[in-house]
Amino acid sequence: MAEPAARLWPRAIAHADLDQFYAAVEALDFPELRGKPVIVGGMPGGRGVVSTASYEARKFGVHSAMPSSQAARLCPQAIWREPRMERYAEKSREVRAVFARYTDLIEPLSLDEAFLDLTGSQRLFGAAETIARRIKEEILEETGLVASVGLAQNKSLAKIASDIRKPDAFVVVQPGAAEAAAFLAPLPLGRLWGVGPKTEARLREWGLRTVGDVARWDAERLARRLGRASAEELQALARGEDDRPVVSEEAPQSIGRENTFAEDIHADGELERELLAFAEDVATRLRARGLQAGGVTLKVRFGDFTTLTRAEQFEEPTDLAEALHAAGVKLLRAKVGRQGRGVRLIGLTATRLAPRTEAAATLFPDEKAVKQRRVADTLDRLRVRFGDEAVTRARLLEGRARNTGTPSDA
Ligand code: TTP
Ligand code: MG
Repeated sequence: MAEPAARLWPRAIAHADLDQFYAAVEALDFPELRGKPVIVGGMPGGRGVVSTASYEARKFGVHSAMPSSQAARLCPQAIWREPRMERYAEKSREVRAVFARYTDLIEPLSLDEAFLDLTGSQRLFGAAETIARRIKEEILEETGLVASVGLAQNKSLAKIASDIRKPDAFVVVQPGAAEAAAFLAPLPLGRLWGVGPKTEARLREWGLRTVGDVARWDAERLARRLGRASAEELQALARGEDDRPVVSEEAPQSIGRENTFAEDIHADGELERELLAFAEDVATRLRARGLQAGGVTLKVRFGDFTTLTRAEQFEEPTDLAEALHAAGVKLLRAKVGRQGRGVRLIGLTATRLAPRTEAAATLFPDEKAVKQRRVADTLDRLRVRFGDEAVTRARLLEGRARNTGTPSDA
């Protein structure tokens, strides 16, 4: 276990982008187009624009969003095709089916482009590089399309990596601040995700040429010129720092867990410990999906099968086990009215889910929450390395030893 675990990445994000997507599908379906300058878009007679061009046509200067009339002048020998969106959507679904084999954390950006969070996948399928490589190969084998794939410790780096050596690229930025910096430093500023031509032009005026130049520039000086928030954001990106989560399109409505006991439970402490295990599990799943809960629902079934649910909303959305547990315990104590009855089933569900906001992730108002988040992040990393069981059990043993029923202060 120790050896393979050492190779697992603390965070592994892949970005996949199909090469010359619409044109590639046309060439797949009509082999006579292969190797030819193909332009997919509105026909040049009208006022249409180019959707995409094959690499052969791009040599003539043709690119996406260019007026078709101009493209026809640049590349008179081009073969023109009207877009067939249904077909592209179908191929897109085939590609996504390959992704879905390896992770359920898939964030599509368009039909031909997606982020994949492979962090947790490593436990099942091995190191992130192996998984990303396999995804690229299976896309080609099963769909006939070529994907360029970037793998890195975060979204921003992965996106740059997939793009930098297109076509048919497989670029890995090894985890670590030094690796990220070395990868980014020589790149032109326009490569940074979020730096458009306007910003780039301003930065060039100040003598900044490469991403490395921005990373090294005096922070105060940059803050005076761009405003503090933008300057900090830009320098973080230039250093390769980016903790935005991969957010799957079909975010679940709720995430919960429940358990039916072999024998009815009477002791409060035991029920509250059970809720702690659920809170840990639910919070881990929230964080893995980049979600926060706006509320929590407690479900209790008594020995006589009467069932009730009680709900509570949070003032601030959360993805921390402590908050979920505290809310569950509060509901159990104050809102259930057990009157000595034994409990047959108990469940805890996080509700009102929404993508985690950066503000909530970084600007915790109080020290305790900061500490809880640090613990949660550590637990997430340990789970990646050693599996849920090891970590969960340790937490619960701790609660059990003290037997207080409020291990949230741990
Ligand atoms: P892209 O991934 O930007 O382009 P691409 O896949 O054709 O080429 P590359 O190898 O550089 O990735 O966009 C994916 C598809 O989206 C593209 O095939 C056509 C469509 N598209 C438009 O219709 N209009 C546009 O302006 C762009 C940029 C893309
Ligand atoms: Mg593409």
